[in-house]
Amino acid sequence: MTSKNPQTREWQTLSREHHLAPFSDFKQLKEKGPRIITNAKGVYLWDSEGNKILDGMAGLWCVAIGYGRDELADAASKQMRELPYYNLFFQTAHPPVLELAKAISDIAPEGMNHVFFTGSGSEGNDTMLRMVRHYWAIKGQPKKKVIISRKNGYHGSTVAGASLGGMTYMHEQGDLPIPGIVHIPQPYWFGEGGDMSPEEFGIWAANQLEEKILELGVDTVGAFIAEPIQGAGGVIIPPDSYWPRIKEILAKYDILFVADEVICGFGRTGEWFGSDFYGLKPDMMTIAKGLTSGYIPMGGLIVRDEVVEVLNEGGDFNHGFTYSGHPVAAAVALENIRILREEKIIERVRAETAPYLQKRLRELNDHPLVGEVRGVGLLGAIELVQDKATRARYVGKGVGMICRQFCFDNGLIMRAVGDTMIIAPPLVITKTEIDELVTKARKCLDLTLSALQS
Ligand code: PXG
Repeated sequence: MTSKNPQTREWQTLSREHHLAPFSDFKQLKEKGPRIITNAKGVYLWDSEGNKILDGMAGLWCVAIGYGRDELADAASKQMRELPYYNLFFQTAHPPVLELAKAISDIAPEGMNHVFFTGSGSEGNDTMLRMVRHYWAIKGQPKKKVIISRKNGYHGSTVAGASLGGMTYMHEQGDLPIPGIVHIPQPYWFGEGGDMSPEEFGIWAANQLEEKILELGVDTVGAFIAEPIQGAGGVIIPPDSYWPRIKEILAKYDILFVADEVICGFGRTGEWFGSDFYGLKPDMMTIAKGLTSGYIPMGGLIVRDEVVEVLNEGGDFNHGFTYSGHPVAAAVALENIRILREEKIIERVRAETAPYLQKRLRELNDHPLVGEVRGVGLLGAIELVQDKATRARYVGKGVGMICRQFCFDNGLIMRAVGDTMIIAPPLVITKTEIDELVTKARKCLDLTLSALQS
């Protein structure tokens, strides 16, 4: 790539010589050099070559209120001057963390009024695992240790997070999962539904939970964790029959239900939480990303009152992080939630931009490469196939990666998960920007098709 800006090369040299990037092939990245993103505003990014890019992924599913909001920078700066750090370990607290816990309780589902803060979503899920086991031990049922999760779910990259997740390529590195975590099939009809109708498949996939509980014995199962909609797995929206059947199963057996809201939380579906969207009643909800719109790292675990009542009887919970409830992160999160509420951003997603995005995206169904378009709120997925009728994929072509590269080159960030293209733009995206996104997506699908035919 020829470079207009000599600094691009300098930064790429720094990358090659000093940086190990997450989820990357180190050697390949050294050869190619990363694209350098230098600044951002609203839904747009700029790279060091001056290219303007529409960010169809809100960073990494997180920049809910869009880039460049001075209010968050001001909140951080004010808090840094007043109290940049103090811990919450030794029976101390500070105003921002307490006010944030209250603000989250106000928007969380009824009966979920306590929050344990962490530095990330992964740490939130590590906290969950330890809290679930501690909870059952206090109740005199220490054998209820197993957490049931789902194949191709994503719950983070720490040892517990990656174990809870169902990504086999992550398990392969580092001898995961750790004991006590088992996975059931995911409700991915397009990829795995075979000849079943979506509704039949949804029931089948949900029934796998009951079968697993019975196989393991309910006295050994502590919790079931799931994303309301799988994000990193490919924006997998369960058939309508799935969650109602899961709710019936959860009501039958004495296990905890954990909704991982790291992607669905804070408005992505047009409701505050994915659990609100599907009418779920979780005992715990993992949060991160949209909590601070990604402006600063923060995660947490929201816990139902009945669970807290049990934990209250258990003495010390021997768990926490230096940065649990960091005051600067808490101040930024508070300001982010204030903006989401006062500017009625989620209401606008629900009433206006989500229906518009979903309608416009579905227009891509007529494209020869597209096997399915699905979406909810401001989440969308486009399945790339060779044969629309049989849902057969192109084999060995890496179609998703080809399409992703065309997107990058044409000023659009759209992610590829295998041959599934996914989008999750900032919640503040306008209808005009949605038009631009869909126009660019169609152009990149055309370019991908031409590349496959040449
Ligand atoms: N749960 C869910 C549902 C997530 O999506 C995490 C937990 C972990 O959060 P932290 O803050 O520890 O990263 C996530 C994170 C991708 C991708 O490729 C997605 C995530 C992270 C990195 C990459 O889509 N989600």
